[in-house]
Amino acid sequence: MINTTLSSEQISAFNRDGFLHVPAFFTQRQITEISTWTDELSLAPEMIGKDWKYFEESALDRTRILCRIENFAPVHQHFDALMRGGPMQTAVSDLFGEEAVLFKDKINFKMPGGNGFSAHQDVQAGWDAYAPLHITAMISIDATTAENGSLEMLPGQHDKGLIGKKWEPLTEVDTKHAPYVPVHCNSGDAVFFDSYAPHKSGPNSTDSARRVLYVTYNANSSGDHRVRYYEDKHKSYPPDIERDQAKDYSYKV
Ligand SMILES: O=C(O)CCC(=O)C(=O)O
Ligand SMILES: [Fe+2]
Repeated sequence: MINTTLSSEQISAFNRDGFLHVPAFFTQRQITEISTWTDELSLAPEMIGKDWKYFEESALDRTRILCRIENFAPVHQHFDALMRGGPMQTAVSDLFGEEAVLFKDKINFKMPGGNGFSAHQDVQAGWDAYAPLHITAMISIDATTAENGSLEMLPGQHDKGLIGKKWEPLTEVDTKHAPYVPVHCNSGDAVFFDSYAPHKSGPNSTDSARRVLYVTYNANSSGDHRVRYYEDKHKSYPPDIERDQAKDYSYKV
């Protein structure tokens, strides 16, 4: 049996819009703990065979800044327990109407001077090779604002299939110039969204990081693909420390 945490109104809103904002999904005490674990990961040196760190160039001073850590469930027991068997998995199971299985674990840091994200559907990155649908739980570790680049969602477009092309940002023509809705979050808020829901975000023009946890699941009936997903991703987009200097690894979507 699945423990239900979301109301039927919340589940209907998710099905209507393709996303759902749940304020105060985690308490301040819990989010302080998650913030500490995030610091543990970000402060640990880059190492082959550990979690995957990705860097970008700051728009402020062109220095190399951390933008993302992925694939940390196997190396961080507390995060693992939180993501497999915790409240995010339960809420996403409510949204699937069946047990959810972890697919992908990621923290986007968006440091001061960190870039935004062009409009896309997450499925444009080829996730449909693993399961027909994914649902991501976004958890705001830091508050998100217009200035540090809150997630912006396009409501009611998640049931139109693949809107644009694989591996290319969505254009205004693809989304028929429909307005994106900024989802500003306090720390501890959650935003659940479907892998077909278009979204984007702006750069961080403030002097503090905008750290956000993304935990993605698929339905159990579609299988457990996390290990295969990361094996495949390692071939095309390995963490910075494992890169072949001669190759181009530009980020697409
Ligand atoms: O962190 C953000 O602002 C958006 C990130 C995103 O959409 C992604 O990583 O797929
Ligand atoms: Fe995305």
